[in-house]
Amino acid sequence: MHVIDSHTGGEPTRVILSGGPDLGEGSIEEQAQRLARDHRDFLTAVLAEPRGQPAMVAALLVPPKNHDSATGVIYFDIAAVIGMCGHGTIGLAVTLARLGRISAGEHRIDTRAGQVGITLHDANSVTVRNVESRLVKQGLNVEVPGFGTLSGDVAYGGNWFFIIEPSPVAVDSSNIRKMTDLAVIIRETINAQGPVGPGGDMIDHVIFQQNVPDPAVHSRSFVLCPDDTYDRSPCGTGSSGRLACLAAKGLLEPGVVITHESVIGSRFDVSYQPGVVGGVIPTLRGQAHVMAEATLLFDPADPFRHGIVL
Ligand code: PYC
Repeated sequence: MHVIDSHTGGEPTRVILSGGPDLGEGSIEEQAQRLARDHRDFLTAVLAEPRGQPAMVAALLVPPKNHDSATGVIYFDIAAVIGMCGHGTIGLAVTLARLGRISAGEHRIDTRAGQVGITLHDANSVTVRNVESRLVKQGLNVEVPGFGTLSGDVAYGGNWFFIIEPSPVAVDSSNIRKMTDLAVIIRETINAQGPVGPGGDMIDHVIFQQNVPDPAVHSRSFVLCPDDTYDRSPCGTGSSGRLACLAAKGLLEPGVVITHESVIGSRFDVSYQPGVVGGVIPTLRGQAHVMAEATLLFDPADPFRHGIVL
């Protein structure tokens, strides 16, 4: 299996160029469902230790569905096949550029959540125009032992987010363990109450957000991903959900660029334009760096060829 690894603001992406499972015909959504249902071993083999690493997201290339798209892609982490991935799309763009498959300029990519736009500025800088994002429910309460009632917003940004602002715990790298444990409890508590989206969608990411003293930064966030790791980048789909909330509450005008910071200090410059069905079209600019080109080997005699799954 031929892969190229990059990181976007510290968050790793493993682009799978060849050697993935046969997902059959149909839409990317249908192929993504087959991947999730029938190929659990593949997800863990690629991303779990010892071959993968915590927080890594895979980008499995599939044929594009739109004639004007450079490629199709299905994103997954070790726990879930997800709808879209902003940091992953930035990583994918620099990877395709390294391979000579795209050059500087505008391109499109087909994802499970829909077609997204990218602008490759140079070997490392990429702007993503995400799918239309929206605030779905404002002020949903959740009871958390030790914290009482916490209130947050449900937002869609290509994935499903529960966003709490201000954060109940200071968004600081010294609190990553504490925020991870709390965010897992919040996600499980909300999902136990039933779906948040029209398609039976459950919350797959939780965001704690807070303002910071640095005037160059609008806000810093901690983002819990489906695999219970935190996003090292400011999370492209999470930033999209946050933009949708700011727009819906009248707190940010279209076209105004703000900077979102991750819990490790990496940054995306983000803005939005009004969407066509009442949401926003987010624009996310960030940087990715290629780290490795590799051939993954799966020795039948290796007891951990499908990864360490406990
Ligand atoms: O950047 O959208 C994102 C993302 C999703 C999961 C990890 N990163």
